[in-house]
Amino acid sequence: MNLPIIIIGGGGHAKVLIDALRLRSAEVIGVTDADASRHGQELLGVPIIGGDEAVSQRPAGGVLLVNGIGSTGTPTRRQEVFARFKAKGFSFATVIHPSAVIAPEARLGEGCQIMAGAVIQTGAVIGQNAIVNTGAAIDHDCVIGGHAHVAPGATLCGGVAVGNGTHIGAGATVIQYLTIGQWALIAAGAVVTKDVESGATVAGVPARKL
Ligand code: JB2
Repeated sequence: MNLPIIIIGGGGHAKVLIDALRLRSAEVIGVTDADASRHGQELLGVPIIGGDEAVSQRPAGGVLLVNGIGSTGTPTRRQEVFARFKAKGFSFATVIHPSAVIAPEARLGEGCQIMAGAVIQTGAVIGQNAIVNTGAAIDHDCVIGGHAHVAPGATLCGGVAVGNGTHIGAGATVIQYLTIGQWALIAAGAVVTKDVESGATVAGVPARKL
């Protein structure tokens, strides 16, 4: 992480990322935000330098980006931001909070974000632009798709496959060796005991389709 970093989006998720990046001694030189009323302000002392055009004007090789757009449901906006800047040749830094525990045999995709207290066990694969949020546990051999968000405190037991863009809600539990499809929504606190098809929303204990 030697290049300076610009964070896209200046909300709550971006604040958490700034803290993690500072603990890694990364140089965060600016934040962009779609809300023009915030331009010229600061986020945790980092200047909000403008909208996304402030990044597009720079050479792609001169900075690394961090996707500061989080989600509480389907992460469409986050995926769109990642795709838009990748198409322009920019690269996204992977953010790992120093308190996260990551097995040596785990694999992490570009721009994924592993937040404080998360645990990634051996053989797990985390897709590009995915978030493993505060205190989430990804056990052995899980495969988390690109852009997916495992929200705070969620637990995936061993061998779970999660498709691209799926949201696993806060505190949800998925038992071992299940398959969760793409762009699905697992409600907070759900206990998933069966496979979930792509695009489905499930909630409850045991989780049922809504
Ligand atoms: O295309 C964009 C864009 N779209 C929204 N480009 C840029 N540069 N900024 C964009 N934004 C900005 O992202 C909005 O104007 C807003 O300031 C920010 C999103 O902030 P918010 O606090 O609403 O959400 P968040 O994505 O930071 O956090 C959500 O997801 C996290 C994982 C929250 O719900 C958190 O509670 C959650 N922990």
